[in-house]
Amino acid sequence: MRVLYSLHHNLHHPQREFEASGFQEPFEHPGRAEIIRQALAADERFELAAPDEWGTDPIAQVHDPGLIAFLESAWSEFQAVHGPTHDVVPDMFAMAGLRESMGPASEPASIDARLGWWAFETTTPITHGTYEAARSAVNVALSTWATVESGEPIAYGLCRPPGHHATRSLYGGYCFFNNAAVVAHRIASTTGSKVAILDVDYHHGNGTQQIFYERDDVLVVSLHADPSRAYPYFTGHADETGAGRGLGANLNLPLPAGLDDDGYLPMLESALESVMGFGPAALVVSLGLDTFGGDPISDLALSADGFARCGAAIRSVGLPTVVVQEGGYADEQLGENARAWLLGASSQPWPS
Ligand code: Q9C
Ligand code: ZN
Repeated sequence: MRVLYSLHHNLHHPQREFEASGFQEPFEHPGRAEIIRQALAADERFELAAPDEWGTDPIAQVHDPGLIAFLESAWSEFQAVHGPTHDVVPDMFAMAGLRESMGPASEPASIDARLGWWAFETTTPITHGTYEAARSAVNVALSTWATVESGEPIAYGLCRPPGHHATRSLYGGYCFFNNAAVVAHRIASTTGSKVAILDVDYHHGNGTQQIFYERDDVLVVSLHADPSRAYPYFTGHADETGAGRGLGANLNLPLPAGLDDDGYLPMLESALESVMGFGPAALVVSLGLDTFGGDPISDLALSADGFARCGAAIRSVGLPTVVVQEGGYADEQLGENARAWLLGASSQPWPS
């Protein structure tokens, strides 16, 4: 299987994240992608390749151009006012209630205010090279589709930073640009065919849901921890089914804590039935490995063997498939978990 990977992800390297009222070592760190790269590079069934440069146009088709412009200069602008700092994080958010009954606001001028205009939470610092890294992750996703478009049944984009929490106009949840959404829109708009996105990250893909919520050409199906107990809390409930033309083209399958391989697989099969019922020409998988039993920030209980079975289930539907990396924080097992999932998805034996 071809694996798209860019060294530039290393340029996004937060020092700490503010979560649960304290500072902690980032769970989302450069080592994650390096661990996965090493595990795949050591297996001759994977072939690593660098992405092409796609520019910002494909991003601007799913994101507010203001978000792209902001991320490009935010770190430097912050340095000019407050620097030197390693990480840049908002300290106030443009919550709707601030201006309730006063009409809409517009983007403010100061860097401090703009941070709170474009971000939705505090665990996603901007560092010196964040923009370049986020751009490289989009390039990886788009080049993964180029591989599939040229005839490969499936290919894997080792995207970092991840993407599925980024909405049209907000970054957060370790995500800046929504890699899966950019590539799904690119496939739909260039082929004129329907596309399905299957998001199997532990967390609800709120950004992906938001971007396609009113569209009927892109189905979004997400299996994730029930937001009544898990981040991102405000989206991901089963009654969110799309709106307008998109009504019926969004499916959330919230999961209980502790769900293991045997409990999870039937839910995945059910998700895949919905995917096939939609009649897509291609599938984009948002692959989070944070459903693993040993994940430090999650509470599901999948195993490496379960991941191989999940990959095989997805391959069995036979759609041209673009897999993009999202979360997964159990560093010790991350490489083996990725390898297991991808070997399952390429009908290859695992563990050997
Ligand atoms: N107390 C991805 O997996 N922290 N993002 C949540 C809740 C942020 C996860 C902490 C989790 C973001 C791509
Ligand atoms: Zn996640």
